[in-house]
Amino acid sequence: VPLEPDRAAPDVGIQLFQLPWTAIADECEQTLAPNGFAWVLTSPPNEHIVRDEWWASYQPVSYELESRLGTRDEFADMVQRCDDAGVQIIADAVINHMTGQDDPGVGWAGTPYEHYDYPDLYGYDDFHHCGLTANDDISNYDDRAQVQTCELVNLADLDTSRQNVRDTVGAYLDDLLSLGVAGFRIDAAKHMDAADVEAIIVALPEGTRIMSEVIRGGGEPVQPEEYTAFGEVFEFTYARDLLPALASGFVNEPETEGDRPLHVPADKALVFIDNHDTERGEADLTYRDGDLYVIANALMLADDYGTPVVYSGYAFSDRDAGAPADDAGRVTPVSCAIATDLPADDYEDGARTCVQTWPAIAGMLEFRAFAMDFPRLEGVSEGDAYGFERAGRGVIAVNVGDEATSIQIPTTMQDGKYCDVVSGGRESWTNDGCRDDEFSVENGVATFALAPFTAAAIHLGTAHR
Ligand code: AAO
Repeated sequence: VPLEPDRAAPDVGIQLFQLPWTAIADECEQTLAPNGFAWVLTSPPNEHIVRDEWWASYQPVSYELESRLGTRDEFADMVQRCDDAGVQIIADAVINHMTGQDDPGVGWAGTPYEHYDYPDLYGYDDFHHCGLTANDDISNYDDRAQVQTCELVNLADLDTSRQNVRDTVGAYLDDLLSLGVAGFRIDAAKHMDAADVEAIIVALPEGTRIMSEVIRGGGEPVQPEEYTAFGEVFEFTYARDLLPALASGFVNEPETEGDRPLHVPADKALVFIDNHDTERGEADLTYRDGDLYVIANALMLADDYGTPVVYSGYAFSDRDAGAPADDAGRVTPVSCAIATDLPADDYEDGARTCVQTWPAIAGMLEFRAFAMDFPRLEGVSEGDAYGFERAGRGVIAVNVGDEATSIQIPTTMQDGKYCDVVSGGRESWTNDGCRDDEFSVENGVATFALAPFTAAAIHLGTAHR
């Protein structure tokens, strides 16, 4: 039996958009831990307005952990079960604002509210009333004062410079930490002064992981770099650059790690192909793009820049449509454990995409575990094919054209045959047969014969005789 080479600790996260807590707990045990994911980004756990659209989650009414996605007990149980499986929970923290409803109402858990009045939490003076635009909404992202003191789509904008607001937000985050979450996505961080966010963060226990959402906007005054002093940021440039690179045969692809223009430093960057906003907006590639989406994810997982976040949501044709729910509005807990034959060519609206179970994704997580601590070497481009080596550990190759092609990539991996992890990898550690494709390294050159629109990757753990 060959010795299994060293693997790095997993670092890849997955956003399980609008998935209920009980279902996330099942995923941790059945698909995420086995496939090598390190953490899950959940949707917001706070009490929200009563509406069917997915974005109800982003309109807090109180900080009770009661929502369409589950109860406080279910949330706590999820954190525990995921933790036991070795998967950490990152909660989406909506702390820039409360709901944007103009009329009074009652939240999901029965809490009454009025615009700018949330009993026991906040009153009128705790909100910005910017007076800079006709309706106090942000209209110009080129104006820092508007971005940070006016309202994002009418959402009541908390004045996070106030100590009582910081303390109230901090108590909410502390409550989540007491249940065992590892950290937070800071929703709409761009709309809070970085100093305000930092003041809230420094009061939390050391080691709390912070992931700020600051969408990079060309020429805007508020840039992601302002938020890197106290945590990571989602780097939107990464996905924006990838499709043009695929389309151009990678002529502009950066070859190795180092400073990339309009990218935060690698150790601060969270990279992704799409998220719940961009799949409804700017993303070039989503679950609908099948093979090209797989290729983009494979390249991201093989790359040496940033920490990848895989995205798994549900199919939709209406941008506002919430995930399927029962009559009471509770989102249906769907398991991906039995998903087969994915990605599908076509999804019914509401069907979970189950990206965490796609064999190509699982295979690339394995590649990453073997290769991530080793440098990315200069890429090779041949027509529609492109590839690169992670020094001595693995080689990835992709074909983004509609004709079969072949590419040769120099490598220091030992001569021999290797199973392709994108199409299924090796049978097991004790049986070195390949489930599907295999490729050879001969005289220091890996040769990949690739069907149209495919990715392939070999690493030293997939050697076979
Ligand atoms: C809903 C209704 C509204 C209603 C409101 C209140 O849709 O009509 O007024 O309720 O009742 C989500 C939904 C919203 C929903 C909201 C509350 O998306 O539709 O509103 O919940 O229920 C900006 C922010 C960014 C934000 C993004 C959506 O900076 O933080 O807008 N994302 C987060 C969440 C998101 C959530 C919220 C925040 C609110 O991820 O799901 O909203 O909690 C530019 C700017 C960006 C700006 C975008 C969009 O981006 O740079 O900062 O994001 O525009 O306005 C190019 C450019 C780039 C540009 C991008 C746009 O690539 O380079 O600059 O395109 O795609």
